[in-house]
Amino acid sequence: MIAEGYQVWGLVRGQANPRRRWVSRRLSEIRFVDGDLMDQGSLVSAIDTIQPDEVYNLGAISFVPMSWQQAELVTEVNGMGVLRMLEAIRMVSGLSGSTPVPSGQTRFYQASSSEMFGKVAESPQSESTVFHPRSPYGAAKAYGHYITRNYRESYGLYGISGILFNHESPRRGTEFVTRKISLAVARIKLGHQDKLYLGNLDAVRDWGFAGDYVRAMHLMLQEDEPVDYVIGTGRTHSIRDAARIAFEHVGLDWEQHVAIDPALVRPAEVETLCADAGNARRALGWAPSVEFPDLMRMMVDSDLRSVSRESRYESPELVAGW
Ligand code: F7E
Repeated sequence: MIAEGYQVWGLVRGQANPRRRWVSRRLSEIRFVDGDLMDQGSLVSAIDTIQPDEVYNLGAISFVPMSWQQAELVTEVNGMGVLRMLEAIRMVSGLSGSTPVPSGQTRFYQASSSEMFGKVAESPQSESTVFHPRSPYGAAKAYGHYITRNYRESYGLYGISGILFNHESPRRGTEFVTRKISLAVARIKLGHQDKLYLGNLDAVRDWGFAGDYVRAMHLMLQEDEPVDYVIGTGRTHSIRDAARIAFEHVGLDWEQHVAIDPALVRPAEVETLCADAGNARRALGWAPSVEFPDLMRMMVDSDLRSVSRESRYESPELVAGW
């Protein structure tokens, strides 16, 4: 976005949020505004201050298991937070539903999730597949999805949802399974760890590279008409495949190092997800550029470099407790 000439603002929650410094060190051009998805007034103030052309709501508690532990909080942030953001844009833009929509209004992107498909009704999943969320996280995301559509239909607000399947990169949090594997592989290879504990090895996901998915989000908001799109690769792999690919990359046998921890199995699992992103391919010209095995190898290489630089780089279990 910065490369395309955008002035980018980040909404920062909380006092002395450490992520602010982390982002500033890497992208000094980004400016910050204080605000919280739990606080309507702060969002109105942020939108009023910036008067943005485009708002990307990627704010959420994104780790699915946490949504069983703190269901109400996750619903507030991931569900009601979307409503508050839409209300802020509606109020500042003066959209009432009964007066004409002003030109040059703020466009809104909502990060919907393939977790909404949950116990899938059909495969692959497209924009018309019915939702059956399997976690409080998925249920809250479904609310965010429908309320975005409702503000579009009620007020003429330019609001869309991208239904994104799992997207990964070396920056992925260490609690998510791909990065948990890549970091463990690096630590095992370099002699800092011996075992990697995982949950359900049979779960199947459609994983893509996060950089490709950010490109898709931007493309969606440039369309003349607001339309929701599914974004994914249409290729699937199991957790077992991910572990095998990562360990093989450093010349190790995954079966010697992976063990099952039943505590990591979810109360209700999303067994398999596979995207039909045909609409995005046709309308936006979007296509993924990284195959999953290469993505896993990219993540392992990155973690080998991090662990070599900082030999005490902690294991995911120590960092997150998962
Ligand atoms: O789990 C299985 C686990 O935590 C993937 C978020 O970005 O994508 C992400 O949600 C699968 C699940 O991602 C472990 O049971 C096995 O079936 O990497 P994950 P997720 O839950 O699919 C969607 C699209 C989002 O919207 C979310 O915000 O892997 N699995 N063993 C494990 N998962 C974890 N985390 N840790 C394990 O040890």
